[in-house]
Order: sequence, then structure tokens, then C-alpha cells
Amino acid sequence: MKTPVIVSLALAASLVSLSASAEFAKSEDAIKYRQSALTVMGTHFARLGAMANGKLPYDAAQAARNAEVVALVSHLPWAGFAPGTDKGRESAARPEIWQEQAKFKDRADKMQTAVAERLLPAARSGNLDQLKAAFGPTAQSCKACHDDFRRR
Ligand code: ASC
Repeated sequence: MKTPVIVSLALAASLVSLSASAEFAKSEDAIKYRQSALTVMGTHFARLGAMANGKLPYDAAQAARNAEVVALVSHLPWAGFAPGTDKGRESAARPEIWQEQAKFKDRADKMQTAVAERLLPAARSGNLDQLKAAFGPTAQSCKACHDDFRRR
């Protein structure tokens, strides 16, 4: 069972890297896109948090599925932060995103690494203690970017 999931994730990731270079017709579309991706990622990440915190019954298969969604979608928002998309729709994005691009990219990379290397294997382990141990550091990688780049 495990190999096909990994293969399909790898295929999906290669499709995602192709689409990451596509442009959006309007700044508003890019902003909607990144907000949607972050909303989907946050929704599935929060379900893992609820399991880790005992607010939702632990279900190993659901935990793995949620982490797979987070892992795939973690690659998507960044294309929506293209130059010129600082305006065009109501957004919590701070101008520093476009002024400090290397730092922003570093934060995004760290989150994707935490998700791929900690959260996903922990969620696939079928072990709640491993999920609990991985959730906090991964949430910290979300927060590190929000602290510097998202309006409060
Ligand atoms: C979530 C979510 C985030 C992060 C962040 C972690 O569940 O939607 O944006 O965790 O709150 O600090």
C-alpha cells in the first residue's frame, strides 16, 4: 500500500512544479489561489492538531491522509506570491514578503521540509505519540513565517 501512495505523491509533486511557473491572469487570481491553498493546508493541519491534542479521536488512516494533503499542498501557495501580487485583493500578506524574498523563501522551504521529513512520516507511522512529537515543531514552522510575514 505504501509504495503507490509515495509514487502518486511524487507524480503529483512533479505536476505541481510544472504548474508553479504558470502565471495568473490577474493579481486578484494569484491572491485567491494562495489564500485557498493556505486555507486547505491549514484545515488539514488543524485536523492533525486536533488528533494530537485529543480533541478529535485518533484515526491512523485519517492522520496519514491529512498529512499527505498538507505535504502536497505545502508546495502550492508560493506561486501565488509572484511580483506585483502585493495588491489586488484583501490580504494579510505583509510587504516584507516582496522586500525580503530570500528570507520568505527560506521560511517556506523550512515549513515544507518539516512537513515532508517530520509530519508526514510521523502521521504514516500509525503511532499517536510520533504524531504528537512531530506536530509542535511543524506548527512552529508555520508560525515562524506568520510572525514575520503575515499581518496580525
Ligand atoms: C494551524 C494553522 C496555522 C498553524 C499555526 C501554527 O493549524 O491553520 O496557520 O497551525 O497556527 O502556529
